[in-house]
Amino acid sequence: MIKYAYSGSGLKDWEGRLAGYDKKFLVRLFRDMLRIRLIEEEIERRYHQDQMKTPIHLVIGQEATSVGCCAALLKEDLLYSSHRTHGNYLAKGGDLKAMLCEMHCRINGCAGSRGGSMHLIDKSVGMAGTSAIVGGAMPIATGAALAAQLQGLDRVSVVFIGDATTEQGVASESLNFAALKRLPVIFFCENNFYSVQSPLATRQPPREIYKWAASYGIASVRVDGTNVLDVHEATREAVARAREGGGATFIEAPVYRFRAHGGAGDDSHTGYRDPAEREAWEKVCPVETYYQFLAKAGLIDATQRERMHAEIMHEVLEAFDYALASPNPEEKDLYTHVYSD
Ligand SMILES: Cc1ncc(C[n+]2csc(CCOP(=O)(O)OP(=O)(O)O)c2C)c(N)n1
Repeated sequence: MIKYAYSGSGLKDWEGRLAGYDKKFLVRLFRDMLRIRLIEEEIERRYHQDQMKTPIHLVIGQEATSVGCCAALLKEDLLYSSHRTHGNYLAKGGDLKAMLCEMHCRINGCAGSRGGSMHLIDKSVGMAGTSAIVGGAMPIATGAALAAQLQGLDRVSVVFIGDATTEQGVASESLNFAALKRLPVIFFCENNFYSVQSPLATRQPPREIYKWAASYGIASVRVDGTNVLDVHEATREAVARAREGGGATFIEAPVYRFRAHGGAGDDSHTGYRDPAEREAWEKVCPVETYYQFLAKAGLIDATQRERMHAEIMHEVLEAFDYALASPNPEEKDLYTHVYSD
């Protein structure tokens, strides 16, 4: 039985709305989503080889949220995230080689081999950090927004959270404080309906998450999380609000993860969700539907797509080779960054 059906209208509303958009930008959004998809698929393909010394939480199916959102941010804007980090890190411009080194526990990983997949960071592009504690990054992003406000910096903080984060105490505290201080922060909630294997209906009373957030006195919207253009516009509005001193925004984006909560492959067969539900969402795959949309608008064709695919795979395979050839951490560095008095 399908518990959580797709309720968006796809890209239909967008036919005829592209006038203000640069064509290269529209194609770039597709390339960025495809790149994340291909990287995730390669990680998944290799995961069983046990060379990656890290748990993984794939974002296959959730590419449009990271890409649409990050395309509205400047490099200086800060992005925080949770355990499901790959798409956020890559869309914000994080270095792929440093990410794969981190996942292979190599010394030149972006967190010096100490973090793994759930602790990706690249300060050079504003990928400010992630927390594996559900809700952990929300008050940190809120604090970073307060710092920007106090220092008079034109800088927005964005934090990606899952639906389960809205059940954490810090979520309420962060929304309250952001509303009180009119902070330049965006809370981006990817609502994929499940917390590990617990459906939303067993965790929260019937309600719409974005309305719950609005009750704190901040702007709050819901957008189609499979539609990169909807996500982009909502984020652009939120960014403009933050920069103009209008305060925080909560964005709820319903999406679906096509794979298990963690690890490779799907886990629908374990019974917590119906495979038919995943199959229905796969029909509105963010990468594929956007490709069809661009192709119909004459902005891309199959040959260009194939070329793009080949270029990306070249980059991905090279980055894996680089990671596998990188040095392991050394015993002498074991206590570096460890504090003890
Ligand atoms: C404070 C805390 N409680 C429990 C966990 C275990 N845990 C890890 S991920 C996860 C589910 C999070 O769901 P959601 O925030 O909706 O994100 P999603 O995994 O669906 O992307 C849980 C319960 C944790 N990491 N931290």
